[in-house]
Parts: sequence; structure tokens; C-alpha cells
Amino acid sequence: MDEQEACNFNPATTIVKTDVSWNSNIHFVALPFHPPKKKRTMTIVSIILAAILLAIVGVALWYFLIEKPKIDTPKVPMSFVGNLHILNKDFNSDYGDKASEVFESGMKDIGAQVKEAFTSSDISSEYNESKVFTFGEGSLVPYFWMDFRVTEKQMKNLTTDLVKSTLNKHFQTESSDFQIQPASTSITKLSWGDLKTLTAAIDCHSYHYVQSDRSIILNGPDSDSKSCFWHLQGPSGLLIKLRVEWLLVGCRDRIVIYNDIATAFNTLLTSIYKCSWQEPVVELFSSANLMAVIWKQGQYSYYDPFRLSAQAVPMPDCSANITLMEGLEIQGNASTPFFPSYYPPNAECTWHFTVPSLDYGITLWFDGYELDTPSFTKPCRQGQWRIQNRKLCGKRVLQPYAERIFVVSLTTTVTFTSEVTLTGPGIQFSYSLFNQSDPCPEKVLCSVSGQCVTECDGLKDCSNGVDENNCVCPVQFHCAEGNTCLSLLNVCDQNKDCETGDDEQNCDEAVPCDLFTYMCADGSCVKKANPLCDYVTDCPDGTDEKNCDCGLQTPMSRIVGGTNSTEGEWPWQASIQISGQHVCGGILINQNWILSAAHCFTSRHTPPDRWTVILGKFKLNLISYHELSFKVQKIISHRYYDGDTSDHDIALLLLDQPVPIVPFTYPVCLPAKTQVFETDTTCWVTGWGTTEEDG
Ligand SMILES: *[C@@H]1O[C@H](CO)[C@@H](O)[C@H](O)[C@H]1NC(C)=O
Ligand SMILES: *[C@@H]1O[C@H](CO)[C@@H](O)[C@H](O)[C@H]1NC(C)=O
Ligand SMILES: *[C@@H]1O[C@H](CO)[C@@H](O)[C@H](O)[C@H]1NC(C)=O
Ligand SMILES: *[C@@H]1O[C@H](CO)[C@@H](O)[C@H](O)[C@H]1NC(C)=O
Ligand SMILES: *[C@@H]1O[C@H](CO)[C@@H](O)[C@H](O)[C@H]1NC(C)=O
Ligand SMILES: *[C@@H]1O[C@H](CO)[C@@H](O)[C@H](O)[C@H]1NC(C)=O
Ligand SMILES: [Ca+2]
Ligand SMILES: [Ca+2]
Ligand SMILES: [Ca+2]
Repeated sequence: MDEQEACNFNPATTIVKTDVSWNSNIHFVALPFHPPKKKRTMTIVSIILAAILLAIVGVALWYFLIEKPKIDTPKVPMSFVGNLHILNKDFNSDYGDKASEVFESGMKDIGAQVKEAFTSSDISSEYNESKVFTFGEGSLVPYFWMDFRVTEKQMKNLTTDLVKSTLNKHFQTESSDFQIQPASTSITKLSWGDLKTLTAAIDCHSYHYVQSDRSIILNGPDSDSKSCFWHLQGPSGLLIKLRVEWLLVGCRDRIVIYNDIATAFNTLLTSIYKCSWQEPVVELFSSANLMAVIWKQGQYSYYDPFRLSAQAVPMPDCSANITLMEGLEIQGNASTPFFPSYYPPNAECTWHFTVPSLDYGITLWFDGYELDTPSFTKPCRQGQWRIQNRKLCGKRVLQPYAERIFVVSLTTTVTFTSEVTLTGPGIQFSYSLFNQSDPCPEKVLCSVSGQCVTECDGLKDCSNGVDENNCVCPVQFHCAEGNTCLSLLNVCDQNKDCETGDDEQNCDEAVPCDLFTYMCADGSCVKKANPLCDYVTDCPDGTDEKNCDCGLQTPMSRIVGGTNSTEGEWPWQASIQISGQHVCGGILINQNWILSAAHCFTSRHTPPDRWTVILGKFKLNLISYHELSFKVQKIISHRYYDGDTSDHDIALLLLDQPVPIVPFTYPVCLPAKTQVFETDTTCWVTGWGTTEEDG
């Protein structure tokens, strides 16, 4: 109680305290035996108080003098990878064999000197660890990583130059064992993550000298390892070509490839994740005769998920002089070196195009790659282009793209330059001429994509809307008088809707083909919007009423508003299976083809003949009396299918034999390209699922 009050500076409490002391004075008089007891209590309290105070001061001193400086200046790791050229030693195959004594002793001896270089220098207090992890050819080139712990302030001082000069100084003076070439010493900064990746991989290390006359298979990862490191070296003056073949699909392994033995971010060529079905084989190149590969196991361990092979190759000349002829057709292709392999880093291709006259411009047609104006702050990462002194950045996209070059002189230069280390899939383009005064006859040029697009067809083909803005009657019939727009369904319906009745003229004869006319099999066009299968013969050859046996349901009562289907109700519905397991649905679109979703055929890299298509099924888990099964001959996924966005998620399956057209297996009707749908048309989406949620 006393202690608490002593610490309390509240004036009100002070008054109370005065009262209490006055009262105790009365007690003191009245009861003479109490004072000694009180005194002893007070002594004990004082001792406790002093002890607590001492402890507080001690803790504070310890904190402010010892602990706080530590917290204020924490040490951060700083790592490097480097190499030396040792002139008085020669590489031999034992240096490439991690299990050999030569490797072991070289690693120890040189490692000890590297360590001493730092521990005997001004930066000894920052030095933590270093290790020689591989040897290269030349004279003898050891590669080693170094780890330092520095304060924030020291970070700026510990530069690659300082590390290099510290090493050179030591190897040039004290150590007589190793003569080095100081100018060849090379140091690269490594991030903490890069160092972790490297140290995890080097226990499973292998060295390969890559030949130019044949491709060598690199021995695969040890079955016990979770990460491995390959050191590739080739003859100087040549590039190294690495081929990665995924043998399994669906693993989560990762292969990281570097343009040097220094496995830093700024030497990264590319990183390949997963066993990919989209790129089952990747071929890529270094810019010189060195390459390092690190493999990291994914979630699960697979036996031999991939195969690596390498060969040394010369850099091909990708430049060309191209003279274009009169005419608007495609005249040829040009591509990055080694197309369709990845383009090599630090490569440059120059194409000089010569046009026959200044009436023509040049179109470069790309597929899945576009040229874009670069942002001021970011460098290009997927190839740089220079066209008529405009700098452009390449970008991989899903759509086709055309670069239109409006020429001002007969010769135009196009240059492609790849990044110093980063690389990517090879790029190809076709070239043709266009009429500079009319680039898109009867169409409009979409400046965003370089494509010629159709105006006023109700489809926004150009992202800036140039083709659908300012249309008088978009996707409608334009009456000759009165600027009236009419639904296409009112054309040739035997009612005069336009003032002059021009919507009902020329209905039973061929008219000029345009966007909204239906084209008959003989190439003539009819004015009626939906002439297909309406029991009226509209085409001169009668083809609009032929093949009308699609989309027929068996004459059974439908459960209106219900959710269960009856047998034969949706005779085009297919179940696509593997080993008797339903994987995806599909629909029969004619006797040979099933339409399905591209995502069903990605993760399982199963050959077409593993799939089975069942038609005439009505309940998934029941074998129907009417069901028929087919094998798949071919799977065609949409070429722009994108697994991340699910764009273009569509695939076609070719069946091994035609489907008999019987009531329980019937193709669905696909609309004609010009089919007009009324606004209240009911759409059915069929498929197998549960008829209850959470089912
Ligand atoms: C040295 O590095 C290792 C990891 O590489 C780390 O665990 C250790 O704490 C470091 N030593 C010092 C003194 O920082
Ligand atoms: C950094 O280097 C400079 C000049 O060598 C030196 O004066 C300074 O004390 C160093 N700073 C640290 C934090 O070591
Ligand atoms: C292209 O033409 C120029 C000048 O005519 C010539 O110097 C150059 O060598 C030619 N380049 C190629 C790749 O043929
Ligand atoms: C251009 O390349 C495409 C696709 O690779 C190929 O189909 C076409 O034949 C080539 N054209 C010429 C003129 O080489
Ligand atoms: C280019 O288009 C204009 C306008 O349509 C036409 O007069 C000219 O003949 C065309 N030139 C060529 C070379 O096709
Ligand atoms: C659908 O079929 C199941 C099983 O035959 C039945 O239990 C359910 O009532 C049916 N649902 C409807 C809406 O008819
Ligand atoms: Ca359009
Ligand atoms: Ca009409
Ligand atoms: Ca008809």
C-alpha cells in the first residue's frame, strides 16, 4: 500500500495520505509497541525497493549499451560468386569429377586461400563463409561463393570491386602456390535466395565439356537429390545449345538456366516451371561458351521427369536483304536465330526490306507476339525492335498482330535485338506489301492490332472500337428510305416493314453477298437472315433445307421446368472418358466430330487413343441400352487456349469412325455464321453434373 501511494502524484491522494499519517501519529502515542514493527517493515520495503531499482537500472544499462546497438545495426547477409584463373595449374577430367581426390584437395586448398584472403584483410569481421564448388577449363578456373554479414552502412562499401581486389591482393602476394591472372578474376553479386538455391544444388554437381560435333546427354539427377547443378562449358567462340525434354507431364519441377556459371539474377536465361505440355521440348542457347543449369524437385519425386542434352553450335547470321515483288500476297518468312528454339541472348538481326515502289507499305505478320511502344522506365524483356528509328518492345500475346510500316524510302530497316541474358521462345513473322493509300480494301484498319476488320457487323474487332462506332444500323437492315433500321428477322418475312417495301424485294433470288446474307453451298447468297431448315426452299440449289436432321430430340415428353433429363432428350451429349472414368463432357456436332473444352486435354498428356467417347448415355453411372463408344483419333485444342485465363477453352475431337445417325446419338445444330438470334431465344446448356447443390 505504502509503495503504491508513494508512487502516486495525484494531489487528491496526497491529501488522503496526510490524513493517514496524522492518524498513525495518534496510533503511535496510543500503542507504544507498534513502532519497532513498523520500522522493520519499512527497512524490508526499502531493500526490496532498492533491489527493484537496481534491477531496472541494470536491465536498462544492458539494453541501451549492449542490446540496442545490436538491434539498431542488424547485420544482413551479402553474397557473391566468383572465379579465378589459376595459371600454374591445369584442368584435367578429375576436376570435373566431384568424387575424385583432385576435386576434393583442389576445393580444400583453393578454398583455404580464398578464406585467408578475407580473414587477413580489412573486411575480416564481415566475412562469414566461402566454398569452392566447381572447376572450369582454361588453365584452372575454380568457382566459389562467398557469404558476408554486414551492417546497413557497410553494405555500400562491400562492392564487387572490393571483393575482387582483396582476392587479387592475397593471391598475388602471399600465396606462392597459385599464380593467378588478376584481370580475369570475376565477381558477381548473389542475392540471399540465389545463394540458397546454389548451395542446395551443388551436392549433386556435374561438369560437362560440350562438343560441337555431337550432342551429349547430361546424366540425370540423382534419385536421392532434391536439387542438382550442371556446369557446361564448350569451345570458346561457340554457343551452348541446351535441350530440355519433359518426359512426364504434371510434375512441379523447376529448371533454371543461367548464361554463366555465376548463377545470379542478372545472368538468368530462363526458368522453366512444371513439366509443361505446351512446351514439351525447350531448346535454348547461351551467348558464350558457358552455361549453368539448376534443377529443383517439385512437390513429389518422379523417376526421370526430364532429359537434358547439350551441344556447342556457332551463332548463325540472321540478317538478310529482302526485295519484295509487286502484289499483296505473303512473300516469305523471317525469324530469330534457331527458330522455333528460343532466341539466343545478346543477338541482333537486321533485315533490309526493299519495296518495288512507294505506293506500297510493308506488313509484318506475327502470331502470338506484338510490338508495343516501350514505357520510359522499363526495359524490354521479350525482345527489342527498331523500325524506321522507332524503338518498340516485343510482347507475347494471344492474338495475331500485324505491324504496318508506312514506308518513306524504298529501303526500310528492321532490327531485332535480344536482351543480354533473358531469352524466350523464338519469334517468326511473315511479310507482305500493302497499298499505302488503301491498306484495307472494303474493311477498316485497326491501328491497335494492324489487322483489317469488318465495319458495323456488331462485333467489336478492334479494341478502340473504330469498326463499330458511328454505324447507322449496326447488325440491322437499313431501309432505302427514311433512315429506318429493321431487325434482320423482318427481312423476307412477307410483311412490308420498310416504307418502300424493299425488305421484301428480291427474296427468292440470289443477291450480292454481304455480311448479313446467308451463303448457299453453291456460293450464291440469299437475303433472308435465317433460311436454314425453315421448310421453305430459299437457295437455288435447295441446300438450306438439306441436312436438317440435326438437333432432333426423340419424341418423348420433356420434364418441363424439371432438372432431370430423360433418355434420348439430348442425343448429342457425349461423355469423354479415360479408363471408364468420366473426365469431361462434349457435344456431337456432326458424324465425326465432338466439341469439348481445351482444359480437359491439358494436364493429362494422354495420347488421343487413351480417350473414349460415349454417346447415347443418359445417366453417367448407368450403362444405357443405347450407348455407343468411340475411340479418339485426333485432338485439336484451340491454338490460343490460355490455361490461366481460360480464354479460347475449346477443343475438337475426331472420332475413329462415323457416328450412326439414330435417335439416341444425334448431332446438335450449329448455327450458320450469319444466324440471327431473337432476343427471347431460350438457350440450353447441357452437361452432366449433380442436380442438387453440394451433391
Ligand atoms: C554464416 O552463414 C550461415 C549460413 O550460411 C549462418 O547460419 C550463420 O549464422 C552465419 N554466421 C554468422 C556469424 O553470421
Ligand atoms: C566505408 O569506406 C569508407 C572509405 O573507405 C570509410 O571511411 C568508412 O568508414 C566505411 N564505412 C563503413 C561503415 O565501414
Ligand atoms: C545487304 O546489302 C548491303 C548493301 O547492298 C550489303 O552490304 C550487305 O552485305 C547485304 N547483307 C546481306 C545479309 O546480304
Ligand atoms: C512461313 O511459315 C509458315 C508457318 O511456319 C509456313 O506455313 C509457310 O509455308 C511459310 N511461308 C514461306 C513463304 O516460307
Ligand atoms: C491502291 O489503292 C488505290 C485506291 O483504292 C488505287 O487507286 C490504287 O490503284 C491501288 N494501288 C495498287 C498498287 O494496288
Ligand atoms: C430426378 O431423378 C431422381 C432419381 O430418379 C429423383 O429422385 C428426383 O426426384 C428427380 N428429380 C426431378 C426434379 O424430377
Ligand atoms: Ca466489327
Ligand atoms: Ca418484312
Ligand atoms: Ca429455307
